[in-house]
Amino acid sequence: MPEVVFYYFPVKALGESIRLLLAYGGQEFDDRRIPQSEWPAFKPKTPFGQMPVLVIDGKEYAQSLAISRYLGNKYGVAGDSLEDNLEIDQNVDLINDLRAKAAVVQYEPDETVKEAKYADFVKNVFPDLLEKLSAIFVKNNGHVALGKLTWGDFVFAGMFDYLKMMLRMPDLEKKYPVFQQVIDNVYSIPKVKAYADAAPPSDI
Ligand SMILES: N[C@@H](CCC(=O)N[C@@H](CS)C(=O)NCC(=O)O)C(=O)O
Repeated sequence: MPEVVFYYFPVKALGESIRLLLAYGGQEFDDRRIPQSEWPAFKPKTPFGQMPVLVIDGKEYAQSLAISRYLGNKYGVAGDSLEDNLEIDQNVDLINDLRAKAAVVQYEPDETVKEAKYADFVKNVFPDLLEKLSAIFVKNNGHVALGKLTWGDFVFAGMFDYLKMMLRMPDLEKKYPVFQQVIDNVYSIPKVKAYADAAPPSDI
């Protein structure tokens, strides 16, 4: 078994899909949760100045979706054809579009601009993306793509609490019950559940 170390902040957000996929694959890993206070010193040592970072047998890799896709392929939760993989990528990119839009608001430093952006996006951007994602997951029987478990489900499940916080929609799964289905389809897997039950708690 390779020696695996995973670096991320002590939250789920963009890192949790990787932790969940490693757990799913039965891969033991050193789950290093770097506090904000240590980040300035650690940042220059990372490949792109950001986390998550996955280290496999001493080699470092960055970019959460690339790593999740790799682990999905490695552990048999990817597509069986180029077109299947395109469908997963397509739907994961739509999830990521929603995350990126929400992040534009969340990380806007000017409070007035931030609230104006939120008012705009909550009316003109978020509903359309949420409706589209919900329709896709319903069509796929509670999955992100292909009507079955793929690494895309791990991406959505892992970042859901972070999304809800940024969208300011704590009851999002009540409005879109299929979102909860995707999450349950991931967290009900025994190895994933065992990891999640033992993991340090995090709201996002
Ligand atoms: N595209 C990258 C984005 C990574 C990213 O934005 N990381 C944030 C935390 S979620 C980060 O490292 N922020 C600290 C910084 O940029 O200094 C990915 O998906 O891995």
